[in-house]
Amino acid sequence: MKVKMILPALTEATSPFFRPIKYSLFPPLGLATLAAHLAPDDEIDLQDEHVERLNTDDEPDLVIIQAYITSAYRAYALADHYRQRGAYVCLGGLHVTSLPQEAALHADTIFLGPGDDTFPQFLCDLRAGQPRKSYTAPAHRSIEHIPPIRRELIKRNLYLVPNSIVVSRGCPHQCNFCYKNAFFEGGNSFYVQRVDAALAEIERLPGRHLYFLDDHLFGNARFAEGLFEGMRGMRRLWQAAGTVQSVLKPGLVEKAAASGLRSLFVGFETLSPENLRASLKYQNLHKDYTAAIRRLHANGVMVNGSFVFGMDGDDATVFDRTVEWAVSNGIETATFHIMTPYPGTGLYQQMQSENRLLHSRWDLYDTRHVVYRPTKLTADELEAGYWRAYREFYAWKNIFAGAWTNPSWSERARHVAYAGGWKKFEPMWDVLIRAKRATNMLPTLETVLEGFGRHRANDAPRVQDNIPPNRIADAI
Ligand code: B12
Repeated sequence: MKVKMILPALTEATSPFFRPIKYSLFPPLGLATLAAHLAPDDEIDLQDEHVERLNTDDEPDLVIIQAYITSAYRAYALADHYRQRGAYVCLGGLHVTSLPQEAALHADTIFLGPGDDTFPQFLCDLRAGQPRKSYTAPAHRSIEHIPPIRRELIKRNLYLVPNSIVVSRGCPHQCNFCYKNAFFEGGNSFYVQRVDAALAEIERLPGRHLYFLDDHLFGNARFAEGLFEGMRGMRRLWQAAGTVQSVLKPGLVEKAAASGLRSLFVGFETLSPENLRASLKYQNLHKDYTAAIRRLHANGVMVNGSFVFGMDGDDATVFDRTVEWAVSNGIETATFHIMTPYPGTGLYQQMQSENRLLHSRWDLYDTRHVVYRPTKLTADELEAGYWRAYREFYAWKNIFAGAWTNPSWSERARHVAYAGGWKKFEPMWDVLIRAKRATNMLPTLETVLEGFGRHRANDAPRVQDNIPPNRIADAI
């Protein structure tokens, strides 16, 4: 069978203002995971529109398209195109699960939820000549026995971070703005791979650097501990995402750092307890954010803080307050978002019932545009404040102010190199990306990450002593 797999790009990717660095970070892991269920003699062409021009003149038998909210319209246009050419077209992914009726108009078969169980079932049915119109992930899902990801289909040189990996699905928490509840509805919503299988997947990745894209790598402490134990001695340098709560848990971060964790994406989201309560992010409530950051730094782990603007408790002061807080706590990198109600989430239902949604132009649901009516801000104030927060956080004066929260000169230099490196040298990364040499940047990244861990590890006892033990205890 000739199979075409496509990760369509959002509209922005074809615009002259397109920022290649953002979309050339990670390869299409979901599609490469699904490809493992195809037969060895199937001819597979996997294309990621973020990094290459699609060849749409081909004539595949089967087309597999993944749709995110921002790329949904593009996904539908591609699906229509291939159906006209006589191919059998499948649509799946987060947006298809949120709005199956919308997606069904453009596909022969749609998939709701993770495809790890349903895609192999569909392939059997297709080969037997009886494919169904729709497949929904079963209530009891598992990734314990998935075959190895077909990584040879990924064009590694086109990505800044080719070694992305996912060893779990979902998350144990229930925040009302997250896509997770809709996607995992009607079954287990957090499950992990076997530790030995995850370690084997890591072994298959060349080089040293890894990026875990799991929603919450620390969500199952037993699994995480087993994984970190197994990774000790592999000489890996890795980045991941985790919660404030898991950082404050004694022992876990230490094990992660000893196995090579060098930077963690932490969802602080908001400094307001009222906002946390409203968004059901109870796991952050009454947690000492500062203690979490110091604990990460003490273990040689840089912090990428994630913040959401526009929650109902936010007024016009939220932007400057958040940036000031992030800088004064020495956070190395920050990701800001405008609150975005994804269809299928509790937040979306709330906005709909309060008649606050401005439109359904999905390509603008990209966390950079305001798509609902905020309460204590105008939409313009919210968008302007969001962009200002980015400008301010990455202004040289603030990069230096953040760096100076570190005790030693070498750490300050490293903070400046990492934070400045991301934003200030973007044009240089863009040249590398356009020359299709994105991976050439990896050795530089590895050097910075390695140095950060080595230095902080030596300092760890001294810095850790500075954290009042009661504050850690309070926070747990
Ligand atoms: C890596 C990543 C990116 C990367 C690239 C994406 C890529 N290469 O795949 C980058 C940095 C470019 C990115 C950008 C953005 N992202 Co992003 N990203 C992720 C992240 C962290 C991991 C994706 C991943 O690899 N998952 C692991 C694989 C195994 O899962 P999967 O891709 O979902 O695939 C499975 C299923 O979906 C299903 N499936 C998928 N497609 C199909 C098709 C068929 C036919 C079948 C059968 C099954 C199937 O089966 C797969 C196996 O189980 C997710 C969070 C997450 N944990 O998923 C957010 C996430 C997907 N991103 C999100 C968003 C909002 C964005 C941005 C709009 C953010 C922004 N402000 O810029 C942009 C725009 C993206 C776009 N192009 O439209 C949201 C999407 C919400 C939604 N409802 O669509 C997520 C869920 C984050 C979140 N918590 O809100 N992102």
